[in-house]
Amino acid sequence: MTIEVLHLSDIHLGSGRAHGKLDPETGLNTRLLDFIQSLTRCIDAAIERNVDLVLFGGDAFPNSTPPPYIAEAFASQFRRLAEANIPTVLLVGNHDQHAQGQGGASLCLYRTLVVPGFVVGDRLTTHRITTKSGDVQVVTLPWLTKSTLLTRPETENLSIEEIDRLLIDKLRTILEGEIRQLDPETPAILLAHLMADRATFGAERFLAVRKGFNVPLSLISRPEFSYVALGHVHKHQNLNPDNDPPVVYPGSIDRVDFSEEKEEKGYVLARVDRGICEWEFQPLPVRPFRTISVDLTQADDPLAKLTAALAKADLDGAVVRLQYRIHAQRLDTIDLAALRTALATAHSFTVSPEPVSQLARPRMPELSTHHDPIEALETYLTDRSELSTIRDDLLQAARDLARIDTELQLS
Ligand SMILES: [Mn+2]
Repeated sequence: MTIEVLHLSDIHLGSGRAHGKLDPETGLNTRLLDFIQSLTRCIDAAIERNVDLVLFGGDAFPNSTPPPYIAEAFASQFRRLAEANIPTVLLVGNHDQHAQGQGGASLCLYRTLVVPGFVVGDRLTTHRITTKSGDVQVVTLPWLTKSTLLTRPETENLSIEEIDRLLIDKLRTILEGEIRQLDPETPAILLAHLMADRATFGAERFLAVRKGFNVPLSLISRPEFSYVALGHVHKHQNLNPDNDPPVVYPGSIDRVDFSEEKEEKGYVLARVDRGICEWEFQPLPVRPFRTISVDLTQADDPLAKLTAALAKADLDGAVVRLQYRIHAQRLDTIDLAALRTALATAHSFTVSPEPVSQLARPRMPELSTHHDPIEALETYLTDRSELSTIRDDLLQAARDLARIDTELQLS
């Protein structure tokens, strides 16, 4: 019996609003609307395909206390799964945790309300879920912090490396306990929010407030699982190309920031059976991000070169980041009104000039050791090769000045 699973992760609803603008119709930020649209597409797909199970890999919002209108936008999408009788597991990621109370602050409402068919994965435990195509076991492994697994006396006098090793040992023991209790007749899935040690990073590296520890791939890539569904890393990837089992980050559903400019965004559809899984990444049509970098330091007409570069780029509806290097004294040759016209089709843009000052060379520390100004000038001219043709003239002029100065002092 095959269980069809839709696996999505890292929704981060409400993040990246700096890249948006106010939508006059709704009064909402356009990037929030983009994220809601991406989430809507995921839920649409789950309902249209009538999947058996939806797995959310964690990080619902940028933090554990989202404003009510954002929490509501999230809830109104997921309630459609409850209405369609599609069992759903909401895993707790690092952005969903709060220092106060039981784990999963932003998702604990779903636990408290007991939404039919919904499971909140806030602990390392196994859930047996009955779907329309049969039962499936889902082991939930939420984001773990040091304090979840270790007590203070255990970590006393230990180095960070020793604590990490202790954490991994503890995790291995507890996970092993869950694995041994699995029913071998029923397909099993691991749903985990973690940084696996072979993952390549994206924005999550900068977004994580508390630094977590890396989990060795061997610990989670176990044959007892038909599929390992991960969350946390925003770049889609399968950490086990042998697919025995697939160990998959679907990635974030929309671009959180410019570090995700080149990444495809989407979700994963998996057909899970005992000991076997076929899966496929489903890309979402998300808004493009474009970085345009132009070096204007050699340009005769900097503005013309800049607008030509913009005319060549595909800016339509994109979040644009324009960077240019320019000599400081030519900064005001860039007419901002002309730039705004050239960027008119972009969804939003930021302009970052990088002024290059001819005086901005590093100071020469060796100059401070000279007491004779002529020697100091010689050292300086040795460093400035572009002055080599007038080197002798400059030195002669300096000696003349010094002599006049000395003569004046004597007279
Ligand atoms: Mn995360």
